[in-house]
Amino acid sequence: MCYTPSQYHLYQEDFEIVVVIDVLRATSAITAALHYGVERIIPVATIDEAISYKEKGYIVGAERDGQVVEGFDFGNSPFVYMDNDMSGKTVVLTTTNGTRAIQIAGDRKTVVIGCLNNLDILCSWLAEQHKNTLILASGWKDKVNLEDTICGGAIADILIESQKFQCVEDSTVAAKFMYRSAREHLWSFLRASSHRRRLKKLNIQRDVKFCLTANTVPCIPILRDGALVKLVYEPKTWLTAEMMAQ
Ligand code: 3SL
Repeated sequence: MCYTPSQYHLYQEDFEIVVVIDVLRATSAITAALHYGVERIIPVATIDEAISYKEKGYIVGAERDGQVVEGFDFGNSPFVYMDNDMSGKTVVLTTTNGTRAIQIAGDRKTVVIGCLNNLDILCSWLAEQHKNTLILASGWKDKVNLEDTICGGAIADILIESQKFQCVEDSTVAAKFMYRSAREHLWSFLRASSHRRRLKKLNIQRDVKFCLTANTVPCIPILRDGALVKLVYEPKTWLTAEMMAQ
């Protein structure tokens, strides 16, 4: 597991799949958006790119430091996509950390999006692929964060327990143990997280609660030709966090 995009170059070995995580809130919002009908999300790293798409008539969301960027109609609240009908639409999105991480990982053959909301279905799919997999956390401005580490640890824990995967990095072992000590009381554990405190000031508790709840959105976004789309997937076997906890 790679804890921040700035460390990504250290992990560029023979990984065939990269799972990008930004639990609060980019990858949770992307997963919800595709599940609730958005057809494609084009992730862009900079505000300038977002502006140029807006000028071409695209629907564009832009967030920086947790807030909607001036001149844009929305940011990355998952509820924007659930409460408004955006069925069949293409949305362009830029966020502080998440969309940057997705772009950085874009050099890999397969990039999928992970969050707590899609934990079990994502793990089932990863186990069926059975390929070398890197979990890339978006972190916060190249610093480690708790929520992405715990989500990465949950994915690692489930995959390792499936006995199809081995863990080669100490970062993954550490994330796994962090997840194990947090899983019974995730919400109170994450109360301490710096980003949750940051978001608290913005009064978006509803978003935070949604993003910290596991297995509410059975959708796996996958990057194809520069855009995220919903992967068509019916699990053959479900790997679940509950199963692994026994
Ligand atoms: O960092 C990101 O990409 C964002 O998701 C941050 S926030 O949740 O909107 O603050």
